[in-house]
Amino acid sequence: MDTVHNISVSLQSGDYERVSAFTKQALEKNIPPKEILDRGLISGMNIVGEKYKTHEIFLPDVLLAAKAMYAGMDILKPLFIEEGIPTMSTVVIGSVQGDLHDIGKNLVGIMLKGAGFEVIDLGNNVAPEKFIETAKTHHASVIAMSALLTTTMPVMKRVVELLRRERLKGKIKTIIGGAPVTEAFAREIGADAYGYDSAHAVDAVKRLVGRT
Ligand code: B1M
Repeated sequence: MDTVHNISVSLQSGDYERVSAFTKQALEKNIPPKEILDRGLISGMNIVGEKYKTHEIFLPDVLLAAKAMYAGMDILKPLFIEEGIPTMSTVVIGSVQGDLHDIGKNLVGIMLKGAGFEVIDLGNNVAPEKFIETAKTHHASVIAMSALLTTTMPVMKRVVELLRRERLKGKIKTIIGGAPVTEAFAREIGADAYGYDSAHAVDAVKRLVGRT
């Protein structure tokens, strides 16, 4: 097995020490960091995402894989910055204003990071203006919003309206999700995508930024 393939396999089993060791080994072999990222880390995380989607593996496995992903990313990140390689699109994520539920949102954030996105996590109880200001400041491509309460879902609509008012709709895409949120609601408020769970959210964000 080649070193990059070993990275993917070790990531899938959540073995962060081996991911770290194989990533260093790949760099010593002069394998380009971008290839290590794409064919090793991201490819491994994609398989994890698929298995999670089909219930072949469960949340703790995904969290372990995410930890392994960070182990490899930590080694590669300085090299990307040095080379000025634009590694990933930026996603601003948060639970909407009035909503303190953040477990699902955190999971989506972890999976997005694992898939190679730059994620700015605003936490919970995030005001509509804060989503938009942060996305503008960081040139984010996507705003990702989570709501677990039926009473906080209207905040998502407010964010879409504000984007429209600022003529940013289409430039900054939106994805929404959370237990009470539906695809129909996403369509109704004009959000660009809906994620049923964290794995579907990653697929949808990839589609939004044309990375499929
Ligand atoms: Co609350 N709570 N809670 N709660 N809580 C629910 C959501 C509720 C359904 C329980 C119930 O009544 N059966 C109910 C909401 C009813 C409704 O509006 N429909 C409820 C309520 C009423 C409340 C309070 C109002 C209770 C009170 O004080 N009277 C209060 C509100 C606080 C507030 O937010 N202002 C409250 C408080 C809390 C705690 C603080 C105690 C705690 C949250 C702790 C935390 O998050 N740090 C809590 C919890 C834990 C829950 C339940 C039990 C579990 C939620 C959870 O974390 N699930 C929940 C009941 C339930 O869902 N069974 C409940 C696990 C998580 C992985 O799933 O978040 O659904 P989930 O995320 C999923 C998908 O939804 C999706 O991906 C994840 C899976 O991969 N997803 C996205 C989520 N965000 C996404 C974003 C995306 C895409 C996909 O794109 C951007």
